[in-house]
Amino acid sequence: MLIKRWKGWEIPEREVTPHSVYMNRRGFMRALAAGPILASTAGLAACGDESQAQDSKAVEQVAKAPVSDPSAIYYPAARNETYRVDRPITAEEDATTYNNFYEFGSHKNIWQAAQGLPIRPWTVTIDGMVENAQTVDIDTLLKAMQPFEERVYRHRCVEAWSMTVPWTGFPLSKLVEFAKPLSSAKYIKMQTFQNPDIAPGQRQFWYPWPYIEGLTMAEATNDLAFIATGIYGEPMPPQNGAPLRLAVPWKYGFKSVKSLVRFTFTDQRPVSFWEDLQASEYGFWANVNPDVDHARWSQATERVLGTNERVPTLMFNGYGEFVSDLYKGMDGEKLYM
Ligand SMILES: Nc1nc2c(c(=O)[nH]1)N[C@H]1C(S)=C(S)[C@@H](COP(=O)(O)O)O[C@H]1N2
Ligand SMILES: [Mo]
Repeated sequence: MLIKRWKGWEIPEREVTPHSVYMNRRGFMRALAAGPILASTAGLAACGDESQAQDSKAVEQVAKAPVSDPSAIYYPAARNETYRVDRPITAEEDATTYNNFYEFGSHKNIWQAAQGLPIRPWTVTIDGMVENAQTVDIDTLLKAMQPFEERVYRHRCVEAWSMTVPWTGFPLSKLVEFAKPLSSAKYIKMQTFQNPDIAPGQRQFWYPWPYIEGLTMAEATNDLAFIATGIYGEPMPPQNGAPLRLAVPWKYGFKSVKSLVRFTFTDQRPVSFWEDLQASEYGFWANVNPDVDHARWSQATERVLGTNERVPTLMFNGYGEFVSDLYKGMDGEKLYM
């Protein structure tokens, strides 16, 4: 029965799938996240077919799964209309089933594998050049970051596909304020969780785990730099980087590091995961620029996720008015890789 329903919502005509169907799918994914014991019955309950389920106990547990995320109370958040987009929002089922998350595999179809990421308990360490280094529980941190807001941002992967999604969360500057950095801090280094037992990709020793990214303090405190805790008006699913990930839409997607556990304030420029792997192709700045090709492909256009339409790529991914000043007088830097 489970298998049959699974196939039902994985039909190729994704664009025409009614909202209710994929909302049920999200319920199903949450049920999976609730625990392996429930997995066998979760499909039934999450598909709204509770009358058929004989095991009422399991149904009850599944029904409770969404509220067991204590941050669910913060959704949906009011949209911040400062950042407007000229594109339709990508279908939720596309943005949540086509992902880059190398911790779970070096291909796009990792969303099921990522359901194994336990997002509670979760702690975030703030350290380095700050007044008080501390490790905070995620829910304490999220409470301190209220109110959340929603922002619709474009996302341009360096591989030349793109999407447009409504993130929920808070500006990174709010976290910087919370951290109280010393004036000597020049960069923030951001780090993804490290646990090869749940993230099989991390057993691939040729990658420089954990996934690291960095921003200058000026970039991090620019209002556009956002910490996303949710997407499509709900808490973030694991595959998109729960419980919190960066969203810096003027930079190539790889800068938007997922599932963060640590923010280190430093005066040393961080060497990111991709830069460490292949510095000739992926640099620190990684600002979107259609005129500077990748070593192996053109960056002039991009494929829109869902419709597969080819559209021109924009300078700073269309966010130049907000961020181009950050790079004045930095012409010696490789700003576009
Ligand atoms: N920890 C971690 N963060 C990551 C990645 C990753 O592999 N691991 N991939 C990056 C890349 S290349 C992109 S395009 C975006 C994809 O985000 P999405 O899956 O939410 O679309 O996440 C970025 N953040
Ligand atoms: Mo990417």
